[in-house]
Amino acid sequence: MQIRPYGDTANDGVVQLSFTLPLPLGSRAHEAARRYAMLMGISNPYVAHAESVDTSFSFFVIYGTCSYTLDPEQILVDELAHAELDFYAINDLIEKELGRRVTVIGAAIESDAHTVGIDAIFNAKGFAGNYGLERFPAFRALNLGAQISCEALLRRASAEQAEAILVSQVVTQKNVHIHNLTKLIELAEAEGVRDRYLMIVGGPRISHVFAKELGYDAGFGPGSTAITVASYIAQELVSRKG
Ligand code: B12
Repeated sequence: MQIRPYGDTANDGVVQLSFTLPLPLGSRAHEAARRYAMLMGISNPYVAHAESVDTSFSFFVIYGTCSYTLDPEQILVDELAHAELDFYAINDLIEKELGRRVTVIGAAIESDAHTVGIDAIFNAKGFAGNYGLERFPAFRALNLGAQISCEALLRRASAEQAEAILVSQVVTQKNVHIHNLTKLIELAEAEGVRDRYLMIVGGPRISHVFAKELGYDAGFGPGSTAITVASYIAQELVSRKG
């Protein structure tokens, strides 16, 4: 089965995309945006919105038709296979199967100062109708905050006898997240402690497949909630015990 995006009618290939060009807003910038969209394989591009970002930059929203098709059956994905449990089932599973509180430690590492994502997963009050990890009796949840160096995070994880390390990376400019995430894994390997922890990463540009590529056990992207992460940690620790 070949698919294309859906705009006005099924499989018409109609898409909307946005980008910024280093040109002042005007007729030349409009035409440059249209031509650039054509170079990207968009036919009949229409500038639906144009706005000046600064004296020498313009932002465009383009509407047009894309002819490429793909067969979704040919795509193999590495998805987390764990069931989503509820708050009570997670606490029960840990209590019955592990018989101890599980210490989890989290931080936004290195230069990243964004705390809202890691807080959404940790804070007792939670996010999107789910309690955060701090609210689960089965977890001892330590949120170190932002701009924590990889060295400091590993030191604290060891001192607290953590079983899972949860890292947040929001800034992806110039692939800084890849550099930071790789550094943490390499440091853990160099210290011989990589297998001591479930290593988990989350952020707006993170997927499970990408996290695995970087050497993590699991990755969580936009819209993640504590319940999904807690379900994974509980079931994964139980299966590793087995
Ligand atoms: C608030 C904010 C800030 C605040 C942060 C305050 C704070 N205490 O967090 C301040 C003003 C400090 C800031 C600074 C900067 N920011 Co800023 N910021 C934002 C903003 C508006 C919201 C981010 C946010 O809070 N999202 C809400 C949370 C809930 O979503 P989330 O982080 O995606 O988290 C969810 C998932 O990703 C996942 N998740 C996240 N972490 C984790 C971790 C684990 C373990 C798990 C399981 C899941 C998980 O679960 C969360 C809940 O679902 C975004 C734009 C936007 N609208 O997203 C820009 C944005 C992230 N910032 C950006 C930039 C560029 C910067 C600066 C570099 C700007 C500058 N030139 O100074 C600096 C960097 C500072 C630094 N050293 O990191 C860019 C990043 C672009 C990129 N691709 O890299 C964005 C996208 C804005 C943009 N469009 O340009 N920023």
